Amino acid sequence: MFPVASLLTTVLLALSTAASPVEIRSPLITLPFARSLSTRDGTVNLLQHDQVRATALRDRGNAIAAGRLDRRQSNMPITTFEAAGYIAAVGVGSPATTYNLIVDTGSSNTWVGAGTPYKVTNTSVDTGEPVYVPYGSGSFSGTEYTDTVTLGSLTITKQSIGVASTSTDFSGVDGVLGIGPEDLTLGSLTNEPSTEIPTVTQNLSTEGKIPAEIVGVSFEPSTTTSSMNGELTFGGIDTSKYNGVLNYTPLTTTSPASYYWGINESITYGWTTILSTTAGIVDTGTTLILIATDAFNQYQSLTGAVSDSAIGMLRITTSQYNALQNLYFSINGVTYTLTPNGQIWPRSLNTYIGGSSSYVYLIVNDIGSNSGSGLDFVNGKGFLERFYSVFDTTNSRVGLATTSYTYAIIN
Ligand SMILES: *[C@@H]1O[C@H](CO)[C@@H](O)[C@H](O)[C@H]1NC(C)=O
Ligand SMILES: *[C@@H]1O[C@H](CO)[C@@H](O)[C@H](O)[C@H]1NC(C)=O
Ligand SMILES: CC(=O)N[C@H]1CO[C@H](CO)[C@@H](O)[C@@H]1O
Repeated sequence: MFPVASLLTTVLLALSTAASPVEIRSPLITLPFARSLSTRDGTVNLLQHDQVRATALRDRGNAIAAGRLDRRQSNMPITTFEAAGYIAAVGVGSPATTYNLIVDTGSSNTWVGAGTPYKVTNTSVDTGEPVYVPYGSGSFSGTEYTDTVTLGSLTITKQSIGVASTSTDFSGVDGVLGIGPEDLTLGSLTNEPSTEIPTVTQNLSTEGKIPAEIVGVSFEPSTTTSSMNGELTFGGIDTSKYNGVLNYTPLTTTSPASYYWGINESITYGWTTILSTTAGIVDTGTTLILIATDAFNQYQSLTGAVSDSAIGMLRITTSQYNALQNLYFSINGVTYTLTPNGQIWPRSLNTYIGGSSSYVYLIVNDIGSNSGSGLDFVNGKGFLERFYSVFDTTNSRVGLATTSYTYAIIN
């Protein structure tokens, strides 16, 4: 298990000491968050976790597209989170209790109570609405409340939040801060499946506390299992976290990627295009980078990698690593370069995922189905640790920019 107590302390310290310095320009709200890799059984199967999530995301999008909002009919949801998360300290109530929530762009319900029990205060209002969200192998169920939510230096009054009475597979965290599109809350109110629940970002915007419905996300690569190296900016972007130009791409119209932070992109390894322009998603809840099976097979053959039977990920030798080519992501006419070092799992964490220190493991993996599914790639944290990202609901677009980590040799 990762050290929850020390992580919590770090987050709280960072929040209290950095409350104003991290605020880049008023009225932006920045919320530092911590990377924490956790494991229940000694090692984690990252690949399996990410593939289960990708399948659940695709099924969920297809269910919404087909109007199947009833949870009994649709395989609703989203993921198991226990493997690897980025966690933000979020206050709920007045006086606020602090909860450690997983930051997730692939789901939109915000809820607490998995670990630290929900503390009712004067601002808590029980709506009596039962809520249930299944996430791949985990889930939570409970009651929807409205309460005051504190994100860094700002508060949202009457924010709708789920309060879990039961939850599975959320050991070590208190719940989820869902910053995906609002549509993804459809079906979660058991008695009113076609009612959407306003998200934290939406409420900040309707309450006039942020100028636009935008969330900027900064991840940084790390070679340790926990570090305080993420930052969420509500309402705008933190220009200190990237260099070069921030380029935007419109949200894709291709379903089911269109139900998430979906974009069109093509992927080229060296000089070979392995995935022609197609739709997929950018997702903070996925650790690796997943691509359609046909593209993955080409990637494996071009890199000479073999599938490691112990952990399922591709592995290469040191000399193959030295020959590794760049992986180019072409998005709306702009090319984002994932260097060889950006394509590998941090070698100091090889044993953490059940690997051996004598190999090099690739973070590019198989999504589990051929291209043409409408959700053919997931640019997870392996990608987002190398590029600053902006999730812009107001203008229906995703922004990306290079950072000082894009070309860094870290892993
Ligand atoms: C909560 O309400 C009680 C009773 O009305 C009041 O005495 C108390 O000061 C309130 N606490 C806060 C933090 O507002
Ligand atoms: C994305 O790709 C699809 C399929 O090729 C295309 O219809 C669409 O216009 C493209 N752009 C956007 C923004 O969806
Ligand atoms: C000011 C404002 O728009 N607040 C809204 C926040 O969201 C809740 C529901 O979650 C609404 O009831 C509030 O009106």
